[in-house]
Amino acid sequence: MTSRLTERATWKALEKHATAMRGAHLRQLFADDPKRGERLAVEAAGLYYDYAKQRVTDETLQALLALADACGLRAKIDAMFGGEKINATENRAVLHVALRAPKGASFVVDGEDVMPSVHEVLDAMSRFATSVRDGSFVGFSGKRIRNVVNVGIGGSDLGPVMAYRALRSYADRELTFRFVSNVDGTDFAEATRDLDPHETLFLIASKTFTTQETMTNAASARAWVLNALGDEAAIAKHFVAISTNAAEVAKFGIDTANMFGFWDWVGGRYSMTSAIGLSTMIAIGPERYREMLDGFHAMDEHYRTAPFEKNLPALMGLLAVWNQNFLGAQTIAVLPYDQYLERFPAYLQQLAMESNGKGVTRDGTSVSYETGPIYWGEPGTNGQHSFYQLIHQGTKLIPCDFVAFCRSHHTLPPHHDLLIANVLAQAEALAFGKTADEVRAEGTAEALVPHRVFEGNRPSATIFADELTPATLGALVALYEHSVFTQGAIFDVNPFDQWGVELGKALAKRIAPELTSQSELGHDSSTNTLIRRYRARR
Ligand code: G6Q
Repeated sequence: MTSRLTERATWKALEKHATAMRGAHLRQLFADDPKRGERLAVEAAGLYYDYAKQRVTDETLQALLALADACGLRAKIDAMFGGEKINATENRAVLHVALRAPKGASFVVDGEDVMPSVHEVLDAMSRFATSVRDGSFVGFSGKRIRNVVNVGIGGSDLGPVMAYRALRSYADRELTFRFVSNVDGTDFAEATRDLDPHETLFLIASKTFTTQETMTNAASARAWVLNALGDEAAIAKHFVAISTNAAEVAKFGIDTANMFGFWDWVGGRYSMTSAIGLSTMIAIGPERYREMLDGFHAMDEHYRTAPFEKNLPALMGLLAVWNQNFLGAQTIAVLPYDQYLERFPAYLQQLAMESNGKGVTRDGTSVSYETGPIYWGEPGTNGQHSFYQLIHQGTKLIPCDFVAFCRSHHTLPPHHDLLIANVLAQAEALAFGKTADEVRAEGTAEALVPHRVFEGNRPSATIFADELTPATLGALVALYEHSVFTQGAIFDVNPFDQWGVELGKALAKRIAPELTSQSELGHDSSTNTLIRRYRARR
């Protein structure tokens, strides 16, 4: 079946336009328009977004905006903010935007305003975070809590880790934060090996409270605490649950008075501003946390209200569609020039790839076009000394998002100026390259000339903000959330389910008992042989 997207006139117009654009070089586009660098930029919620080095013209942008209109982007945004059940395969509303709205805002799901509950949980989190930070919440033996271990995986881990690393310079350095996610016991063992159980608080973060990895790690944490403190009553002082499932929390033995709830309209990978953010709040304090939420909210409001030609997430999402579906890119490299953002690409991988890694449209029709791009990346400048070679001279087109800040948290001259010189230089080199004549003019031997030519014309965008603050981080994450939403709206997929993770989970459940028994094996011959080998050598 042909899906409707590629049949749209706006899509066909973009295909035609893309053919014409194949000969266009960024060198020429900049030469033709001396103001291009000023014109093709937009600013919102403290983020300046320069997309002048994308391979687009005004015509491209108009065609992309027409595509957005044809795909009903505006109506889809309104449906999300309006609390409609746009996650149809799970029959759920999608309202992470409500989590960061201020008091007085209203978001309605099933006829009920969710904002009073949102703020009730935020207030409870604030009281708890403050009591851990000021030492009034103590462990079972009366000792102050010095270590906070978040146990969770996927959406219940990646946001908290990323945010903690990003905002470390705002964190209470008297407290140690660890994050345990992997079912590999190494993760738990290494995270706890130097911690004192009397001073350690576990946050068991799981929306469902049934996730195998998290429950296995939580059980090990429980045993670790009980082994040292020797009393079931200690659990209440060393365990907190963050979940939507009170029944399972109680079954685990955590007092539901120590539970921070959220709701089914918060998807895992969109949950870092729900109670899942408790570790972040304990680290940076409720006020800074509110600043982060305000940063998210500023970008949410920009996305909801700004016309698409000035709408940062909408433009970013449309450019991703352009690069991928019309210029043949397969991936997007996200390259933060800030060591504090070391886990940001990993966070984005889940956000983008679990959301738009889909092969059917919302009505179940197979797509006939590329959907979600692969997101990947590493902080600069490290990547420059590793994989950038392929971006500069390889055969693949890899659009890059550079992220940089005008001010550093550390006055350590000349580091920051060098860092920024590098990020600007990379974007410049990718766009403009170096011609054979320029290489020759440097006196290069003829045999080396082809090796030293940079073709250029490699698209990138630069997100430039003043400083990495809680608010900037919030705006940055919301920017990518809504860029992903924009892409999903064009692809007509449901970005909010993740059925693709189910099969592996079910098969693991079947295999686990087979590893420790001698039962008959009914898998394929490869899997059977591997299981037999493991049985013999474990
Ligand atoms: C995210 C996914 C997934 C989820 C984890 C953890 O959108 O649904 O990554 O967050 O599987 O789930 P729990 O929070 O239920 O343990």
